[in-house]
Amino acid sequence: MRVGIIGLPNVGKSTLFNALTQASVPAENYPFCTIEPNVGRVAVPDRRLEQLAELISPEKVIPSSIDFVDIAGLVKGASQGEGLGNQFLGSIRDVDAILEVVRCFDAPDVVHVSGALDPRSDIEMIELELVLADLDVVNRRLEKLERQLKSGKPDYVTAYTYLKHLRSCLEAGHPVGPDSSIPAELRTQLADLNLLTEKPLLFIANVGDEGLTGQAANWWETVKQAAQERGAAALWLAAKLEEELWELELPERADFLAELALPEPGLNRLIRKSYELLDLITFFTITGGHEVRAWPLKRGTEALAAAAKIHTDMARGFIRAEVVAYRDLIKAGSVAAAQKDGLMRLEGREYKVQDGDVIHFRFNV
Ligand SMILES: Nc1nc2c(ncn2[C@@H]2O[C@H](COP(=O)(O)OP(=O)(O)O)[C@@H](O)[C@H]2O)c(=O)[nH]1
Ligand SMILES: [Mg+2]
Repeated sequence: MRVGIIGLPNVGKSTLFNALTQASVPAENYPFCTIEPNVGRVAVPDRRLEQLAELISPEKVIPSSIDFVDIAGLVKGASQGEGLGNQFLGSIRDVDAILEVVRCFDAPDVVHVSGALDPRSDIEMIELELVLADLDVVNRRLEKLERQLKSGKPDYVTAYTYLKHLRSCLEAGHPVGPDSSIPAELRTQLADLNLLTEKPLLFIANVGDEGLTGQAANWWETVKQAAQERGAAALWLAAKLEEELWELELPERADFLAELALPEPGLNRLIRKSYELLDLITFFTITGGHEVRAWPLKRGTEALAAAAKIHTDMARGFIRAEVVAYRDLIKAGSVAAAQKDGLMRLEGREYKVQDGDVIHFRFNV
């Protein structure tokens, strides 16, 4: 699962990306790696995993993770090929959700692309580029469908009508949005459209070192308002401070947070929010006494598909899933105790995995 960081130039995208990559380095078992220079795999902070690790004392603790991509090149006219143009748009087509960084910090030495700081107008500028890029995709598909319709195949009529509707929305400047996602019966036909304005979206108001004070507080209200209108999520953080925070050793980090009167790093909120945005839940596995691991899973996934994520053999030879809710396991104190107390359930391949399930897959190949 990939989350793309976009925004106008000089809004703090790379600063945020650097902070995210730093945040992931510490614990030796964390599967952090920089996959490509602009892609970082970041561990998802999860109190439940820590508690399970305290209970089991395994050699290895492996958290769930998300990939973040620093996508450069969005400027006015990107949909018309300005800046990195198509390359930029191609990179966002590949991601599953979008974080849009909006500049809400005042810094005379950091040039603002359009001269003055104005979050509302920045948001509108980006939205327009994304809408135009989608309009282009929809128009090209409509042309193709028109040719196919002439061949007399009735299969294409529904897709054609649906896309014409999308086109009129986009032409009026409206993003497709999360509500008008592609109808189930058209999914395979239109799967490759990958519309940018249909992807889940989270606005990040990047405020200065002073946090939500003065003008930044007003800008944050503007961003929140824009997010609400768009059906998107929003959060604020200070990217530059976060970058400095994660450069510190653990004890100093705690002092720094206390000084800022923050209960936890802003990045933790951001990572969790991104996880929600991707509609992911977490299940856990305990392998003997030596490994406790958190796995990301699309909400609503069945046990068989969850097993396949771990190993194809587990799915091929699936017998059943032994499931205990994480809370029950912690309460019982051990796997054996949970079994004795009847807290362990046997579930079949169609069982819909729940957030916080601790699962042992029985399989035979
Ligand atoms: N004062 C201040 N400067 C920031 C903040 N965030 C980023 N910057 C600076 O703005 C400049 C551009 O940031 P960068 O992350 O490279 O922006 P990008 O073009 O969106 O990737 C850099 O010099 C950063 O140090 C902030 O919160 N406060
Ligand atoms: Mg950058």
